[in-house]
Amino acid sequence: MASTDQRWLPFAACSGASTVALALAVTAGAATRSWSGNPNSNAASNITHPPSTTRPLDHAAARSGSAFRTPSHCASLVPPPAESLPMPITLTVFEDSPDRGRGLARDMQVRWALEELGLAYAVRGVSFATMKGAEHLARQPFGQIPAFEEDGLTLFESGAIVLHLAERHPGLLPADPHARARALAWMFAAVSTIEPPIVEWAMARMLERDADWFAARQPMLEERVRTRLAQLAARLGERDWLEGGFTAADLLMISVLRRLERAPMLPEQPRLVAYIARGEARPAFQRAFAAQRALFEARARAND
Ligand SMILES: N[C@@H](CCC(=O)N[C@@H](CS)C(=O)NCC(=O)O)C(=O)O
Repeated sequence: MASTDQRWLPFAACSGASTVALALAVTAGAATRSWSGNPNSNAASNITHPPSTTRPLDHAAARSGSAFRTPSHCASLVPPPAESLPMPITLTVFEDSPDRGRGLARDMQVRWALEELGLAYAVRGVSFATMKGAEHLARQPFGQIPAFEEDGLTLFESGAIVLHLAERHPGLLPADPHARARALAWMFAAVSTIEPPIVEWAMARMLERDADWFAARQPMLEERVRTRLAQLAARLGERDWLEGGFTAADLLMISVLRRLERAPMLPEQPRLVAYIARGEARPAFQRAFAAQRALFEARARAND
């Protein structure tokens, strides 16, 4: 399967033809589903309505993500009649995620937020080459994922997208103005105070291992992460979440911390290990994780 020009993710096993399918994950009483789309189409607004021979979705299978994985579920992937479909949010993600489906790419936080809020969304997969082209740069000025589109609004930056969703839909931000302001502070802390040292540490390990200075620099990068983790753990204390109940702040913070899943510094902070586990145990997280994983697995099968 060519990976550069086809933005719609392939689910050849399900389409039963040489069409390319648009993956549409729908939650809150709906389901993850896919239907045939035009592979030459460059815009989500060009989604074609499904054929009239529709069958009901298998919600349980779709929610579990198995609808993507098992050809036997394909019959239940056909979406309901066009008139019942809302105008979908479209999320642009890696066509072939380099994390191999571990849910570390930043579309994961947006997927998680959408699942928490019960919002339907469609997925557009892009290759690395496509991400650097003019069409995607118009969505995301740095040629990265994720990008979010809804009703004429195009947004980039995972934190900004999560904030946008949390402000527009109840459930991810406290109603009390002070608690809300503190939750926003934690959202910014996640992406601007906690994430940078983690990314620097991770990028060095990924890209700079052969550099002369790698071994000398690594302890310093680890120490920076260690300091932030200790401060965060101290503030979290015995609480389950950063600000009252679960909020968008926890969603972003846990997403950022998940990058440390293989880091020696994380087990030093058992409160944070437990905090991450609490987030990952949420049904919305699991649906989001299963959806991105299913996409990766479908891609891997198509590449076989
Ligand atoms: N601050 C941005 C970072 C986006 C970002 O780094 N995306 C990565 C994937 S997680 C990407 O697209 N990398 C490919 C590249 O930069 O070429 C956000 O949170 O959305």
